[in-house]
Amino acid sequence: MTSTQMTGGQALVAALVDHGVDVVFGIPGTHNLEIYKHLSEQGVRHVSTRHEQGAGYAADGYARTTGRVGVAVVTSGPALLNTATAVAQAWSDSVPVLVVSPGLPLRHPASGNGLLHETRDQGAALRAVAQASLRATSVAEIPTVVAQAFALMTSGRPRPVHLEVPLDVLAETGEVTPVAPLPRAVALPGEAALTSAVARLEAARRPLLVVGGGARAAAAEVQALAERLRAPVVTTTNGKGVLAEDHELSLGAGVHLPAVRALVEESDLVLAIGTELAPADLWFGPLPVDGKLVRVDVDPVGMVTNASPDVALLGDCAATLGELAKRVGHRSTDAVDVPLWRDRKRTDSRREGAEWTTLVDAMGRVLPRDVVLSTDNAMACYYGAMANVATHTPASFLFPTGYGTLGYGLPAAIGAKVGDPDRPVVAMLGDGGVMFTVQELATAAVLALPLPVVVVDNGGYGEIRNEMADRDDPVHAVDFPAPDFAALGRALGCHGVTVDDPAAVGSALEEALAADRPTVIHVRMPEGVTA
Ligand SMILES: Cc1ncc(C[n+]2csc(CCOP(=O)(O)OP(=O)(O)O)c2C)c(N)n1
Repeated sequence: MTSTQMTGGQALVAALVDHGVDVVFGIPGTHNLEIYKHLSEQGVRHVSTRHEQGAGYAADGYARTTGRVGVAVVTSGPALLNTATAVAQAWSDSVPVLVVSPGLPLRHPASGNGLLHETRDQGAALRAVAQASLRATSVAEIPTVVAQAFALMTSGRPRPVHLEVPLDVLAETGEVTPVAPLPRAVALPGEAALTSAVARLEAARRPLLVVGGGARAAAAEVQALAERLRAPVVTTTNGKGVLAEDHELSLGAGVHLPAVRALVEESDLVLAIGTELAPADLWFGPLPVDGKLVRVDVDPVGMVTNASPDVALLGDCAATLGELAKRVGHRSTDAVDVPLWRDRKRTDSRREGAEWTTLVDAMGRVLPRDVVLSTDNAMACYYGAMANVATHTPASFLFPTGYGTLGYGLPAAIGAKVGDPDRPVVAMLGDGGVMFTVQELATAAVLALPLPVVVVDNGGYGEIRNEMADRDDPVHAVDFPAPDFAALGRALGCHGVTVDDPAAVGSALEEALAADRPTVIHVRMPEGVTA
């Protein structure tokens, strides 16, 4: 490859472009101007968010739905630390997010000198929440470090990475030789493990597939294997939609529900694919998988987390399932009575979501089949929508599963919509959670995204209110009079409507999906408003 004289900022942007980056989310500042200059010059689209945490979540929503790396460009110190929660969220849900920032100059005094945005060790702060924090120490090194960052994010288990370039290196000029993106390594399990798994799958009379977010890129293979085995498929929250939820073998999402536990007990083999079997999904304790667990995972560490497999298929989910589907014979009849278990699970999920079923049923009736529902850590989302609204494609239900951070849903929806403007995207948040990133309504308005933002108002922090009451604690710090969310939306450039009957949300949603800009749909829950 030929080398060229470039500034650090120019080299950084050129290396991102070489890795297929054509859009970034972020906020400019004094220290990252040398990056910004070259974004526009090199044709990279920049989406301005109103807070760096929003940029991180948007990059996450973009990455989950497109399957590409989501990139946030921020400035140093406070701006970078503002992304830290989003980076931790991406880490816990295995999402490839790259956060790029300036760093302190190479010869910055060890004890500090009061430089603007000076942070004692911002790399260490990000290292605590990301897979890695990389630092380029010369202009010439930049293409290599970018290639390494992408390799870390895209081979094996996807996870977020921070990359910093010192302020002086951004401005310096040096000789730069491009580094081509590394080929993605596709790991396959060894022959012995595959043979042993095939023998078990063929011998099983009642196999069950439990599918997680790690199988997002393995939808066709999950379906092919389930159909060969005639086995039911249940998913975690992040796996929701990997098998279309109207497929005859789908039981939908919600591994914590009692019916799923009962089915696992009755199954003689559980094939867990790309899932941590994590407490954040299982809620009421581990699944009873002892003695019958075959696990497919690309991460050797994750392979033994929460449950030890009887057969460990260490490899890429799609490639490994492809191998299994090739080798196992066809079963002619269903191994398990799927409609019966679907009914049992539905009874559970409707009981659990009873307070929200009117609302989520009304939503479910009008949501397009290929919708992305981007949600938040609110009861209407995890008790209501997760197991009671069907979605049919991988990464069609965005939820801050592992880290449970409030404020995720709105900016993640923006990222998903930027990633695929033709795809219908709906954001859904609680009245508490939406206030954590509410300023991103302005971002969506500037972009004129036809994005419905459903705000479910139960007068404050409902879940926490319930927990305090359950513990017989004094109930305080949880009840808030909601702002007029429709007016707030209008003030920030959106449409805004108020819905007092949750059953009436459908027509508001249909109108919002066809609108010329975002619409805040403020749903005032009849029972929940206490202040
Ligand atoms: C960033 C962050 N801060 C605090 C919490 C703790 N927390 C969990 S649920 C919740 C209340 C959320 O209220 P709302 O979004 O209105 O949903 P609801 O519980 O009413 O359904 C809080 C404060 C959290 N999950 N994330």
